[in-house]
Amino acid sequence: MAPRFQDIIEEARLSARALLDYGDSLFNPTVRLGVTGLSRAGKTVFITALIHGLTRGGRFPVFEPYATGRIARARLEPQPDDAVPRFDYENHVRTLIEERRWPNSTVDISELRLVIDYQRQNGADRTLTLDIVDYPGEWLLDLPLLNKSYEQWSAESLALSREGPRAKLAVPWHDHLTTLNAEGREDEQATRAAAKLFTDYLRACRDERFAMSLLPPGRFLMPGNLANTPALTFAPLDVSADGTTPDGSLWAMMRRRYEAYKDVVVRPFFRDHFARLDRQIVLVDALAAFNAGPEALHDLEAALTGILDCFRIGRSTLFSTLFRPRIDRILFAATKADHLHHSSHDRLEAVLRRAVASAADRAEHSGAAIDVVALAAVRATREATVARGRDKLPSILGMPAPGEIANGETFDGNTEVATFPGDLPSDPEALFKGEFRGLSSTPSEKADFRFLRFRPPQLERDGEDEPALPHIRLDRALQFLIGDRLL
Ligand SMILES: Nc1nc2c(ncn2[C@@H]2O[C@H](COP(=O)(O)OP(=O)(O)O)[C@@H](O)[C@H]2O)c(=O)[nH]1
Ligand SMILES: [Mg+2]
Repeated sequence: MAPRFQDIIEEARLSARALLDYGDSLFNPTVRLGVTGLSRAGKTVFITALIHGLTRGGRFPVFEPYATGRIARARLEPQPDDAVPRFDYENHVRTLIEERRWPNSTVDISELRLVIDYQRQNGADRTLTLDIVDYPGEWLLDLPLLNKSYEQWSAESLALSREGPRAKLAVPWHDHLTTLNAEGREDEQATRAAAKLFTDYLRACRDERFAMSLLPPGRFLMPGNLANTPALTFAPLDVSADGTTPDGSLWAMMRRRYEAYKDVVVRPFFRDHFARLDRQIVLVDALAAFNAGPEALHDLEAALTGILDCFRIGRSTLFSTLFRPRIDRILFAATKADHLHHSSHDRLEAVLRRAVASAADRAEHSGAAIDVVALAAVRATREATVARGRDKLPSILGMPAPGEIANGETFDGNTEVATFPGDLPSDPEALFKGEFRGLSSTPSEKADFRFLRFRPPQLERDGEDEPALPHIRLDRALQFLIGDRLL
């Protein structure tokens, strides 16, 4: 297929930007680190903990340049991109440490620049600039749309909506769909109704009971300032890929808007943000998927495959060799590992590794190194062994957030409880096959601590120093993401 004019322009813009970035980084070595993950995966907490740790003396024994004392200092500096909101670090730290609350959720892109003064292994003094870009994983899952026609996307969305738990949630939308005549006259009201029912269906799939991950177009669930625009008012139709689209038809209108979504939302994201990243961490709330059951896990697997395909798409099919996205390391991280006893952390990693395995194979061929880690950016729990009769149970101690309910008890936010999260199975397949359901079984009661949210930890202040935030394997993530740039 000949490249579209639009794509040629796009490519020219991309290479201009790439050259500019390249010029910058010659004088001033810079790593642009993308931090992404679906809503509530833990992006804000991760970035806040990372910056706090690097600027305020965190404990990072596995982050080599830091542990060996070669990092002299890390400080915040004004960010380079004038049109991107600044990551609200100071506020998030205050909320986390002083109020012991989790930061409010954010749905937009944001950015922060960290400058690291360090000593090379050969003794020379150097500076590395780390630009951290926080963006919704939902945007990333839109990238595959660039390679799909409206008809292809419609067919895929419909097929998916007939599977597993999705089918029931899709009934109202499917019912409406049967009233539509794709080849009939375009109809704004019918289109709005279809878009609304389709969006309701996506929202229902996202609910924590189902915890589905693969729900494009991403902006349908987080419209921001595009709410109610035509670019966000369309829905799949039951049309064949090779049929003709009569002028002035409902079908033509939907297709036009789908293309507008790509032009207004997806291409600018690709060009201005995604294509400029050097490194990427993808945060995954795998525990939420386990708790919702094997369908959610399969859906997560499909989403991760979709995400990894984006890194490949960037490299080969979408644009030619003139411009290549430069991401050369991708880390998948299962967050909130502090909800599990440490004996299960390796198992959590194994499940994630299994979920990205087939896709990772392909991405590795495209030249990016891939790793997997289970981490807690901020560790909100401690471990203890609690005696139950004759048994000694490995348990987790934490302070449920005010208003959390378990066993009919509503917590006030100042009471510590012991929970028994249970072990993950040693064979990840058990989770995918659905032989294992739900994590938190208390052996003696029917308690359900699955969705308990713990308050951030109480920090012991010693002297003047601001205390370090406890974490799990955050240093391992850092070592993989930037360790090699600090040698
Ligand atoms: N216990 C624990 N909870 C976390 C951690 N990271 C995130 N969370 C929880 O997950 C929620 C969403 O995290 P956030 O960083 O706002 O997600 P984002 O939407 O991806 O930016 C927080 O409000 C916390 O309840 C962690 O390291 N430990
Ligand atoms: Mg956030």
